[in-house]
Amino acid sequence: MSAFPARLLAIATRDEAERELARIGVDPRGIGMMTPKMLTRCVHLSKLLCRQANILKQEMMGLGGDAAVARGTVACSIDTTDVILMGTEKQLRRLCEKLAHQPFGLADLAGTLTALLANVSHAPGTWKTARRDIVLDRPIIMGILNVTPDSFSDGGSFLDPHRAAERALEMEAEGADIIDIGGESTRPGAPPVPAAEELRRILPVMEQLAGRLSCPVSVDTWKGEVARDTLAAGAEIINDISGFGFDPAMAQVAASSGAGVVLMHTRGMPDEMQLHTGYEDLLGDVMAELRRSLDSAVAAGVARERIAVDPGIGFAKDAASNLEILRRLREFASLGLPLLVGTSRKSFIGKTLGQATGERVIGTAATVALAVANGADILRVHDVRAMREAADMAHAIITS
Ligand code: HH2
Repeated sequence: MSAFPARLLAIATRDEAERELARIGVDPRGIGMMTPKMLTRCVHLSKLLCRQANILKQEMMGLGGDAAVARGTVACSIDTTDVILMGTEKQLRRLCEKLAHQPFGLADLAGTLTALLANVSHAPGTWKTARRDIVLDRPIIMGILNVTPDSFSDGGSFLDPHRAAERALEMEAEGADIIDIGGESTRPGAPPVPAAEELRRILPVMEQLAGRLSCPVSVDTWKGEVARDTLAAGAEIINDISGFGFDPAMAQVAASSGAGVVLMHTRGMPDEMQLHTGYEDLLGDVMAELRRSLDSAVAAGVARERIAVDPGIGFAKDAASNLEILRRLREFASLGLPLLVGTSRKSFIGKTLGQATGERVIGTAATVALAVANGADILRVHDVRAMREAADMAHAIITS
């Protein structure tokens, strides 16, 4: 046996770094200084000019890190290159300080990088809705209530408003923190429903629930008119699968109501979205498209603290892409916003496990646990009791 037992430490977060330093008796000042050296970060930057990339490489190497660039960058024989910065949080922060004095737009890049590092280190603590702050100190379960005849999993079960309201109350009792009511199926291939019909399905359920439900209601709609009328009837959150991309009226409704907003990523309407599953760089493309949604929402006057983002599992994505997004979910922390994930009973689980819709509860629980471990704040699910347990268990492990 070696006289020097060595072992690897699993350090992913600031908290874990601080705890390990304290465990070996480092003094508090040392803990403050060394924590940023224990957190290694790789940062991807798109389409930089070669002269920008060359300065980054030089600076990072001078700091003891590095930067990967495409072949041809040093000689400037290509126009642009993507860059992967690699270093500790401390080195990257120092890079930002140095870039602040550099030409070629690098001072701007320093601002972007500083914001990114802050987003990655500090998760948002709350999400504001029209009437309250939802505290994100444990997984938030959003229970699904589809009042449609044709939803892929619960279609036709809750068309009667009394039955629908009972299910909402049952989900709250099972541990749901939000009830998400939808009046239009958005499964692949689903045809759009007129706003009047969507309202005819949703409003009676909201009337039934008035004064009986303590948790907030979100409305799963991409139509401004439906959002406006359901918010007036007491909903607090707009869950828009199009990320404000389908209805130009939506952003204004969101901004003027002060509703919480979920901006989800998709491409094209549900009846054609599965024609758009090709990505050059899956995570890069999804995040860039989500950023565009986010920028347009903020430009319309929606406050950032009201916005949550969602990669849109199953929307314009094939099964392999859904798995990859869940594996790399941590990368969405770059946006610095609450992260919602909706995997419940979806077909990529059926494809992976060879199961029909009604058999996918355990598969869903695995996705929920991993999503929580990878940074999801809000889980949109049908099987509330089971997923409350799966999410709470995962959360207990990551905060142990
Ligand atoms: N998935 C569905 C519907 N709305 N909203 C968000 N934010 N994220 C999602 O992943 C999401 C969503 C599809 O699931 P479901 O509501 O169960 O089915 P249907 O669209 O057939 O009603």
